Amino acid sequence: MSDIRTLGEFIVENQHDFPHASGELSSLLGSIKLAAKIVNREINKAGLVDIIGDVGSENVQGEAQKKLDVYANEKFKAALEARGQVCGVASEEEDELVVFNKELNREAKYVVLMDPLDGSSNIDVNVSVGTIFSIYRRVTPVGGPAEIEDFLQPGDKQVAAGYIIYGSSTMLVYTTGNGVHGFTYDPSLGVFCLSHENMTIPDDGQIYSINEGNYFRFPQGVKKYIKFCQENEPEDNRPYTSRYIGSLVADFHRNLLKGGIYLYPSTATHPNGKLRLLYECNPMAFLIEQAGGIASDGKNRIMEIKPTELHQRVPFFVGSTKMVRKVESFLEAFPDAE
Ligand code: P6P
Repeated sequence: MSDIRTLGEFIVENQHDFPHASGELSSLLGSIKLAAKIVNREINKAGLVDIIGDVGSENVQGEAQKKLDVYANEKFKAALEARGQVCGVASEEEDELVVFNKELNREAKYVVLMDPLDGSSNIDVNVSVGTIFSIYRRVTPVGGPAEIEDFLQPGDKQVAAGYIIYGSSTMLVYTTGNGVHGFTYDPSLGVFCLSHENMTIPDDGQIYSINEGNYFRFPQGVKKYIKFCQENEPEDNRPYTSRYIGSLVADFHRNLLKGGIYLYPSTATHPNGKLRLLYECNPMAFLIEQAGGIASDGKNRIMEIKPTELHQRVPFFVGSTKMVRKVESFLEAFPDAE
């Protein structure tokens, strides 16, 4: 037992990473840990109880809300409100930002943006899904309600970000700006145990993750990159491999471990792509940069984009540095007609 380091112990041991927090951020991360355990329990029995399937409503994206989407959203909101470190939340499942109005939340220093259950269309077919979270220090005065300005901050102002992947095992992966660390859940102990300290992504790789069903709607540069992967071999002569799960967290996690690139470009029908800047792209960008990779919209660093809307979308290229730079070079060399 002595060599097991739990997530809770690790957060406390590394509290010096965020000196101004004096425990608040640690407590906030603890509430995310608790909600992750609760959601994990439900996901693991989704096939056994009447909790999969649609609730008949749609979220702001016009996507049918699965029961587990709604369940996860409620559990993460409740856990974040309960400890008094968070004054408000923005969620893929909520049209507007959610202000926590209890007295203890008004003294809170942080806001959280989240996709409570990303890839949820995969739930019914037993494919890995994930929760993505992004944490900022509020910019409006403590004591008042959270304002939209607290949420529309560029990604390089994040104080922490991470995801939970509910897969063959459940893992929580996070950064506070001092590396990326992964913890695997042991349900027999009810704890997340440090399993991947200081995760880094290879600067090149063989795996590209993109929905090639949209090929004819892609920008010319992306089409050229896909053809490049199909007709060339990377430096170590192993052929490129197309791997696309349809769950960002699952594709991202595999590419983080093995090297690779995830691409969700603009298309004719989605001129800004599909993924949301604030609670999908920015947290994943923070993680990948901390792991030695990069995240771009095809030209600009994701974390320097100044947000204008809560649910705004952005084209997203994230992963091994050499692979992302290669796509950017193709997009520059083969621009689409305006
Ligand atoms: P498509 C899930 O809805 C998601 O946001 C990501 O998790 C996933 O990578 C992507 O969309 C899948 O989108 O258009 O390929 O089905």
